[in-house]
Amino acid sequence: MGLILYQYEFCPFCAKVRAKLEELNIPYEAINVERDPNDPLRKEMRERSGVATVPVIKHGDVWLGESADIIAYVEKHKEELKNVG
Ligand SMILES: N[C@@H](CCC(=O)N[C@@H](CS)C(=O)NCC(=O)O)C(=O)O
Repeated sequence: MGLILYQYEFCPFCAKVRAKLEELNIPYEAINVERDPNDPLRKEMRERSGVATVPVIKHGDVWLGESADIIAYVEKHKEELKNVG
């Protein structure tokens, strides 16, 4: 079960999350989302994660926003996140 990172390439909070994932050697798929808050994927992210900003991660049924919370989550689950087939 892989990690998906919803982001903007030039968002500094997203860059912080990418740097942490790379430091921990966690594979992930980065999806560059639309800037439009009415975009269907942006709406789904907002509803599932409870935050309106990027970055947001999806890991199975877990949706999480806020870069500090995401970093805490990947630190905590790093072994599981590294071992995706
Ligand atoms: N406190 C948030 C801040 C994230 C944030 O402000 N992200 C900006 C992009 S850098 C954003 O999504 N702004 C709203 C938007 O572009 O729709 C975090 O650390 O994740």
